[in-house]
Amino acid sequence: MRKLLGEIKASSLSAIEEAADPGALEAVRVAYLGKKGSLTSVLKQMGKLSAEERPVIGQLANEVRSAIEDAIAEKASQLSEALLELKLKSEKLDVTIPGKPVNTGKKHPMSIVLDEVVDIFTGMGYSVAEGPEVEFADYNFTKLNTSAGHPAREWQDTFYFTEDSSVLLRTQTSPVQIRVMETQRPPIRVISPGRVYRKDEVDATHSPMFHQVEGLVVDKGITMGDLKGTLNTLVKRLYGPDAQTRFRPHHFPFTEPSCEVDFQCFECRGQGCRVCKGEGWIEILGAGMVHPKVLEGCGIDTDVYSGFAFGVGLERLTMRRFNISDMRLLFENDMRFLGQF
Ligand code: 2U9
Repeated sequence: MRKLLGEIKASSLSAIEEAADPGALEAVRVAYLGKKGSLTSVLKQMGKLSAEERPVIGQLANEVRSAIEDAIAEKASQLSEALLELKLKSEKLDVTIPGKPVNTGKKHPMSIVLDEVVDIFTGMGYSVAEGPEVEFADYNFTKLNTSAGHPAREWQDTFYFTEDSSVLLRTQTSPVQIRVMETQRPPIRVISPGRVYRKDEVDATHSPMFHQVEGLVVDKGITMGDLKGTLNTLVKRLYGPDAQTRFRPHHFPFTEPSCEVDFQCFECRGQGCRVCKGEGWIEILGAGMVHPKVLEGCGIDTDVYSGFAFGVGLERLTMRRFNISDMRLLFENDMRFLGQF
C-alpha cells in the first residue's frame, strides 16, 4: 500500500503539472480525490490493515492528499494568472484614442424664440395659460364677437369635426383667454402659446398648423398706451434696442380699436429693400383693446375694467428673428438646418 500511495502521488503530481486549463485540472482532482478517485479507494481499504500499520499508512495517505491538494491549488493560481495575462494582452486598451462625439440635441429655433417670449412676459408679471386644441365654436368664435355668418367661420377656412359646425380645431389661442376670464377676476395678465389650425395650403409663409402666442391684460385703467409700451418692450427685447415699431389701424372682431404692428426693417432701416419688399417695415403682430362685448360676455364690468390683447404667429416671429425665408424649414426637421441655431 505504501508503494501504491507513492505511485498515486507521483502520477497525480505529474497529471496536475500537465493540466492545461481549469477544466483539465478539475478532472485530475476528481480522478484522485473524488468519491471514486484512486486515493479515496486506497483509503477505503485501510480497514484491512493491521493495527500497527494503520496509523503509519494513514499518515502517509494524509501527506499524499495534502501534497495533491497543495499542487492543485498552486496550479489553479498559475492557470488563472496565465488566463488573466492572456486576457490583458488580447483586450489591450488604447486610452489615447479620441472619444466618439456624443450627439447632443439642440433647441428648435421656435423653442428658442418661445422661451424668450415667455421669459419677457413672465418678467412683466404674466402667467402662461394653455387650453384644448379641439374647441367649441362658441369659444373659438362666438365669445370672441365673431358670430355665425362671419367669413372666418366658413368651412373652407376652418377644420370642423361636426356637421353643425359646433366643434373644431381652434384657429387661434384666444379661447384659452376666454376661459381665463370666465374663471379668474381682474387683474389678469396671461399669455397663451400653442398650436392653431387653418385650412391653408402649404407654402413659404403658410401652413395648416402653426403656433400662436396671444396675450391678454385686463385691469382698471388699461389703455392703448399700455399696449404700445408692452409691445415695444417685446419687439426691442427680441430684435434689439434699436428696433422701431409702427402701429397701423386695422380691424378684428374681438378688439376695438384694433391695430397691426410693424417693426422697421433690420436690413435697410426703413429705406425699402428686398427683405421688406420695398416697404421699409415688416408686419409682425396684431393687437387692440379687448372689445367690450367680449369682456361683458365673460362677466367683466366694462365700467370698471378695460383690457388689451395681442396675437402673434410664432413661426413669423422666429423667421424674422433668425432671417429664415421659408416656413417649411421650421417643420422639416432637417438636422443640417436645425443644427445652425
Ligand atoms: C381675447 C380677446 C382678444 C387676440 C388678437 C390678433 C389681434 C391678431 C393674428 C396674428 C398673426 C393671428 O397668428 S396670426 O395669424 N392675431 O392679429 N390677435 S388681437 O385678441 C384677443 C385675444 C383674446 C379674449
